[in-house]
Amino acid sequence: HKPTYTNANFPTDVEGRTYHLGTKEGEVAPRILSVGSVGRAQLLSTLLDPPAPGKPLFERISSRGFLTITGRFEGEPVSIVSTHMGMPNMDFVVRENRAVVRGQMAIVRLGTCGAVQRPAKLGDLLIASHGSIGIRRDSDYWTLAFQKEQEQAQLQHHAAGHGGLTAANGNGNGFGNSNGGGLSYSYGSGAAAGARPYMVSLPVPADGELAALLTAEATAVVGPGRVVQGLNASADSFYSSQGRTGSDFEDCNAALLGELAAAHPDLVSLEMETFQLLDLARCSRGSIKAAGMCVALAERYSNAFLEYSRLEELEIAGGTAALRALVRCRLSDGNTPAASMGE
Ligand code: R1P
Ligand code: URA
Repeated sequence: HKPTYTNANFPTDVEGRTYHLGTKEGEVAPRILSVGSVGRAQLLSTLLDPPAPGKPLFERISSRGFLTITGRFEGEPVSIVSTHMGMPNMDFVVRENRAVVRGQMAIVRLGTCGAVQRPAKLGDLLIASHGSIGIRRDSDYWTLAFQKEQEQAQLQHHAAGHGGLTAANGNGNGFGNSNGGGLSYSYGSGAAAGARPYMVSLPVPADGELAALLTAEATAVVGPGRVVQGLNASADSFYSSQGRTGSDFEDCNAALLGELAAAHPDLVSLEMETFQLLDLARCSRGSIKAAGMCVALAERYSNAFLEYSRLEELEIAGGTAALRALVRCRLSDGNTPAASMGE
């Protein structure tokens, strides 16, 4: 049975459930922990206060696979929401939860990420206290470069046929790989001059209070040597726009990671959602406080990847810190929807 949705601008069903997350008012707490996977949401729900006998935690999985678990932590209502991956999914989570919660909200993301540079290292908790920058692949770069390639091929064809014309400028390849080797990330003079393969935004800030609470709680849980504060970068791909190289696609990204690190000495974490969370929180003009923390799963500078057996323990550590920070965060009109907040 498929529900009927009304309002093309912001669809909800007859019960007031949102289109993708499938929750309605009274089912979501103003303090939300957003995590990447359903498994992490279920794991961290074991940290919630034990529900009263006969009153299990509220749990709902939507048709799109978003899981919402609502209960209490240290007596305070909280929801844990699986957000899946990427900025569009974080957009659903922030907007659709905002629509079903009254009053000011606090949202913390606990994710996994790549550690970009020292002092961030494998297994650390990296806190985006300095905010986040967005990295997007700009398809125009390739559109212009492929156009240039075609133009030059035509010129060469004419030159061969009529003897009079020569390729106008340079190396005969729109990507500017004049050294004959792989494509370079930066080049000045090709057809696509002016376009860059990756667009990097200005930083968007995190909520200062929430980031400080996360830092204090994370330090209390894992110790100061394993918590690093800095800037986050969120990319629109796990691969190209995070500087992962390969031979199947022309990504022109071999120098991307190095350039990011050089331009942002405080850049510590690279993942796929924090930027969207902070950007929307900023645009809520105070109705949402937000911050992000990630477990460093990959060390991009050494190529080391965390052993999976260590991940669960780190998710629990990060989740404990995130829940403690969430319930300690001051929310202006402290109102809590009554209905099914795990009681
Ligand atoms: C990619 O593997 C996913 O892992 C990271 C990235 O942001 C992306 O979502 O975070 P999560 O572990 O929270 O999903
Ligand atoms: N998630 C990401 O998005 N990137 C990494 O390197 C690791 C986890």
